[in-house]
Amino acid sequence: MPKDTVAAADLGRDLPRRLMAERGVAPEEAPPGAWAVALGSVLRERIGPVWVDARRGARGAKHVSYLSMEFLVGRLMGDALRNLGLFDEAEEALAVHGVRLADVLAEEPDPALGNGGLGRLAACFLESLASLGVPAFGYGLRYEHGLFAQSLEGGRQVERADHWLHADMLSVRRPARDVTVGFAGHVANGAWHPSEFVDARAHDVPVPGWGGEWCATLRLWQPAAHEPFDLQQFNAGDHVGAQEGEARARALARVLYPEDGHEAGQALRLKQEYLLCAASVADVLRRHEAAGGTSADLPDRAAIQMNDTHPALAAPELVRLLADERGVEMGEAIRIARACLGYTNHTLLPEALEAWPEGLMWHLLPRHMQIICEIDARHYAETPQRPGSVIDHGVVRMGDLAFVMSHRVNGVSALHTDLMKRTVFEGLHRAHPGRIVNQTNGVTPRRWLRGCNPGLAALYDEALGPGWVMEPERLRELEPMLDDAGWLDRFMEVKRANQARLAGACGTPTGFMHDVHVKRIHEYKRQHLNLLETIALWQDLRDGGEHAPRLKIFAGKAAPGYALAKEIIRAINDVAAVVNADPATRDRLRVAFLPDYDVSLAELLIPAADLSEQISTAGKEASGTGNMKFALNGAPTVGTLDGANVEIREHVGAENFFLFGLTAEEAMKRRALPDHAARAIVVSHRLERALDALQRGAFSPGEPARHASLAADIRRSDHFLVASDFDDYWRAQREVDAAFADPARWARMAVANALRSGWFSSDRTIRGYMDEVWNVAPVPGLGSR
Ligand code: 8GP
Repeated sequence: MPKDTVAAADLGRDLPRRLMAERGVAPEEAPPGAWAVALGSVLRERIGPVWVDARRGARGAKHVSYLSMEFLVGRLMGDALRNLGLFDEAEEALAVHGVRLADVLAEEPDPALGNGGLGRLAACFLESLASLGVPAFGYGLRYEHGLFAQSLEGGRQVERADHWLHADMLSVRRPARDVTVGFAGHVANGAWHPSEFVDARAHDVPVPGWGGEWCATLRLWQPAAHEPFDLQQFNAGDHVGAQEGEARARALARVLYPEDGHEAGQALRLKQEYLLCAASVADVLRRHEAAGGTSADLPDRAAIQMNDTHPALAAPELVRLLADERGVEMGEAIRIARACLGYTNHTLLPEALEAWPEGLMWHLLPRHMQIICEIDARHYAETPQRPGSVIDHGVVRMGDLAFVMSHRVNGVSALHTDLMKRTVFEGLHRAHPGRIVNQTNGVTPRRWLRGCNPGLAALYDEALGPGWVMEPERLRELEPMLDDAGWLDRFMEVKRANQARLAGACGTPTGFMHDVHVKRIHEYKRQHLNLLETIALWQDLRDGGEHAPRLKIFAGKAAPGYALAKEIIRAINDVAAVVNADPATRDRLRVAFLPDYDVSLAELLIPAADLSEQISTAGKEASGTGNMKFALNGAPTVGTLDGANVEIREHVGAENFFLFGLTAEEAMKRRALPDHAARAIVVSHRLERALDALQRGAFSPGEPARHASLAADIRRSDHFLVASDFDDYWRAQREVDAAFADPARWARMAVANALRSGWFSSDRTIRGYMDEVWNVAPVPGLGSR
């Protein structure tokens, strides 16, 4: 019997059995949620042997350990089914019972383990590592509620706790891997005696690679009280107080990025970060030593990557474990740690570069502070260039600590890496030339093409066979199709079907250009620039202007404490309400803000997009990965020369990219002019009129001043140069209109984007890290290279 048929027969037999075992219901009475539980159980069973084999096959080989506060993995079961080659079989096995696989998969909640690009990148990396056959662990925290679930009330963002753990379908509890982590206390004779302890409980999520030959592990730590219950206290009558330890420990991983505007919040964040680092580094060393490794050969077997500065405490922790607990001489311990560690920077925004107050650090991590002082002093003595100090003005600068303790530091796009060298790390770069390298981000084509766009994948399969999914640069072989009108039609037919799918799920109208702006809401990403252009477009339509019918789609979350970002969300919704209700324009312009943006919504939106909005102020977006996903799915970009947009434009061709705006260099100069916003507004009647409408309450009739402060911010400070870039953005959008009005031209542009974006695969990125940062190789004979 061919392999596929065996699998189908097995799933057909196992799914109903599991349904009864796990939920006690028969197939004919089972709701999709019960089938999802059964499917999770069958998948764990199928993955188990691959997982065990991968661990055994990797024993003694060099491992990558990727430490990250976020893993924005998205739903896991569909991906696992696809990578294991079981998707069609699962569909058939369920169809026998009249159940749709899509409905079952939709029962899995998106794990609330991430926020934005940095977290999604980590998820793509794990999948690529697994698909390439590289021994790899992701290490993170198992948040109970993650960031937050977003809903809209009166157009305003409302944050609610996200509950997802009840339906965590794939993870496996690994009690043998639990670690106890200490905090606070004192140091005596160079040894740390913590006064508080928390247990980090290991929960492993399997990440099977394409072809099902290899499996990476995402090990998530869930904090629990070291002594969960005080019986004496309970018997003395303090029934609730007796369980306080448990509540305190759980608070550590309740939410991602807890508010840190107050001291308690800061302490909580720092403890979260240390929990992640301490448990993960202990686990790396345990694995190494269990395989017979010594401290000296750790760098030959362990590459530890710090995803931004949040896991920077991994450096002093590793030094502590080597020096204090294994007797390695301090200088040698620092050298070994540095040879293992790498640091990826994901943003140059000053507010994101962590700096912890010294006092807090001394209180919570006294031994680590001693070690950081030691690292700082030695670094100072060894670098005649005197690049500055890790401890400075009463704070520990985590970016500098991560830099000093890493053998490689990387940026995430060519432009970003260049700016790192010239701005935040200028001094350190001069002292350590060659340490900073670039690794332009990528996205996995398994999820972001094959998974989210099955119609397009089928077209590619037909033309190239299924192998393109591991070699997406081969899509360029289809370039002759750019002259094949029939094929272009089929491509655009898929796009329309994806728009219909989106309409079914979100109620968006069809028949409009889908102009999509989805990402975290932030001033530098300039959703308000898009909004002002929307207002101006509406005004122009009312004046009789002719433009391609557009649906402007926005989605994204604003950080709970970021007032202006929340105002932007409200303004978008207010404008949407007025514009969508206008009978004079509603056949040519609509605006939608889709709530609760997450990976699953992105998987629906991106394949349906005609146009990708990547309009950050040049120099501010480190790379972007959404930009890559849109291009790969055939949506040309309207964008600035920022982050990876620069490289996308080079790959897809300048003629297939709608460029506008100041360059990073020009933006810096422009910002130095004290009245840059006023100068731009005075020469742009269109901008003045749009701003004026917003400011005077044209979209908030009951409360005319509602958006006054947003408009005033653009008029007065406008750090992100919305006014300065407005006119050029308007011009680029009119070029979009003209191109869209010619369906044959537009189809060619869309297809050129899709076929030429294969380079932006995270497999290519991972190969770059393997060669230039980690010095690791795949395990021979495994993975789908
Ligand atoms: C993001 C960058 O903003 C984005 O340009 C880049 O593509 C992505 O990282 C992956 O490299 N940065 C973050 O997500 C970030 O800095 N998050 C901090 C809030 C933690």
